[in-house]
Amino acid sequence: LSPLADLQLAVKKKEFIVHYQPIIEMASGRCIGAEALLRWRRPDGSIVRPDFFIALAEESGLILPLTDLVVDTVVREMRDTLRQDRALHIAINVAAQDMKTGRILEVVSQALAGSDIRPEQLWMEATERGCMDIASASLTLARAREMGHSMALDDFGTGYSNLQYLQGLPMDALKIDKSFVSTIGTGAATSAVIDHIIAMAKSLKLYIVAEGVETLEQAAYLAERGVDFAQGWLFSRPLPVEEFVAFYCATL
Ligand code: G
Ligand code: G
Ligand code: MN
Ligand code: NA
Repeated sequence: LSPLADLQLAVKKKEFIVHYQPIIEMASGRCIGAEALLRWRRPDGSIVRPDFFIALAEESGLILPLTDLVVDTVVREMRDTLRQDRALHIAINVAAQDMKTGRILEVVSQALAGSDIRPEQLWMEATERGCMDIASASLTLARAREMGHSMALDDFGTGYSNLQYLQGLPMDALKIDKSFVSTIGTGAATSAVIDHIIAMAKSLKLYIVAEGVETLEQAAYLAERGVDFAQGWLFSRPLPVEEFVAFYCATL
């Protein structure tokens, strides 16, 4: 089987699950939600991370049914918890193609229809790559925010983003990529970049989420500089739904 045929079959057989990585509010130390992360669970039980299939899914268009699957799974798995706890938020990753066409808005509103989950509880993350076409991305972002969703720019710093580009995008938050967080305390020349990213986000009045936080030193550095939220192995790895709900309830 070619990699594409393999992936096609897996999509058809719905061999995918969602893991939830807790997002921590720095000021309170509380978990306020999670990022939904797709996993391919092969019939032999092995788990494949998205780095190995997202590119192929995007090239082949399989990312569309995969996104539908993620949204449906999140709404189904989290329905009761989201209904009971209005402070809980889940962030989903939006592919470039769905940002460009705005299709994600229909997928999400259909999944939420009649579910009793508030749109405010569903956040979306778009990569810089997904916002290259500024005109269409801006339209999708603006419509999503009108619907009540918060929008974050993901993997920030890894693309071509500059201040002018950022100012043109109606956003709520920036997610600092883990490659920058990992430079904290290393003395590497690139470690200054993270301070610039934080300053840029603050001047644009955006919330900041730091990704890939692995050490207490990194967390302290980010908290001192007013970073609002963090996720990473220091707090928790991405978890299966029951484990995430238990983690969430334990920090309430
Ligand atoms: O889960 P992991 O940390 O390996 O994720 C790797 C990358 O795959 C992440 O940067 C994320 O943006 C992407 N990814 C994970 N889940 C999804 C998803 O449901 N849809 C899309 N489009 N990308 C995802
Ligand atoms: O959406 P995005 O592509 O940024 O997804 C975040 C990715 O980072 C996921 O693949 C997740 O498994 C991974 N990740 C989450 N926390 C950590 C961490 O603390 N360290 C490292 N190295 N990777 C992490
Ligand atoms: Mn993400
Ligand atoms: Na990211």
